Amino acid sequence: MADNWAEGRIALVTGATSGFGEAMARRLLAAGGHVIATGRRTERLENLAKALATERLLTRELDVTSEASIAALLPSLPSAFEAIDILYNNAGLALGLGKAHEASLSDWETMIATNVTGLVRITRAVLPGMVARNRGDVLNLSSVAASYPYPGGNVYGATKAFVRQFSLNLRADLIGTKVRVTSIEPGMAETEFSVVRFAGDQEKADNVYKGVHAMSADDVALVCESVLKLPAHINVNTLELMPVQQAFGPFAVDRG
Ligand code: NDP
Ligand code: 8X3
Repeated sequence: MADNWAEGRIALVTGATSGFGEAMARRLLAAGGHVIATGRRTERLENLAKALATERLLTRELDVTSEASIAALLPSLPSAFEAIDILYNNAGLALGLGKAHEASLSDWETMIATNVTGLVRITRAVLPGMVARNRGDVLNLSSVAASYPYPGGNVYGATKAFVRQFSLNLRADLIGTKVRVTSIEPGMAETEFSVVRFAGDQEKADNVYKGVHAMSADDVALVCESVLKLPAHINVNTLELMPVQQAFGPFAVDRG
């Protein structure tokens, strides 16, 4: 029998044109939910809409680095999609893996604008409705990079640490409401993430996952689905996940 756990729920998914966002949108729709799928690449959104062919999917162009783009989103929603009760705050990126003293400042600024400012603005726009309706789930895509530093992770890891702490602080503010917040913290998952990080260099991106059974986008969506399906009185604050073939290294020591 079909598990229609998302029936009657309306989800806003940022970054639904690939990877985790697209996989989550597909899962939500398969479970009977309404989904507003967003991203900058409108052709991808159109293809998704054509492939899934359901009135429960609405697509909207959205650039989370643009205040105007975010401001235009909610007023543009038809009534059947207005009462958002799942916010899948996923749009994000890593750019480069250079050392801090060599990395591109412009890449740093783009990561902050997308992963931090964009996520904060979307949250601020959607949260009042959730609180007014006294229902909702906010899933913020952080990363293992929030907790574990690695060479070249500099600003990317710092943006994800922001997402984690912002999520926990939202919990502090939302006490007394039924709105839940979770910081999702995946490790290695094979999506377009590394292609973006390495500026389109597919070979470099492929090498990241070589010989590793990395998580897929749908693996991460499966875990997120399990969080959303929990009884309403349980809040998962942070959820860290990795492929079995990924773990931790030793501290670096300079023996001079
Ligand atoms: P993808 O590159 O496959 O997807 C990223 C998504 O973010 C795309 O849909 C892209 O859409 C969207 N996006 C990027 N910039 C913007 C923007 N300015 N405005 C709107 N949308 C934007 O990567 P993943 O699916 O892997 O990544 C999703 C999230 O998960 C990110 O926040 C990432 O940091 C995080 N993450 C990824 C991990 C991994 O190993 N893959 C592990 C841990 C966390 P478009 O370009 O069309 O706008
Ligand atoms: C993506 C995972 O380890 O490349 O957030 O930073 S990692």
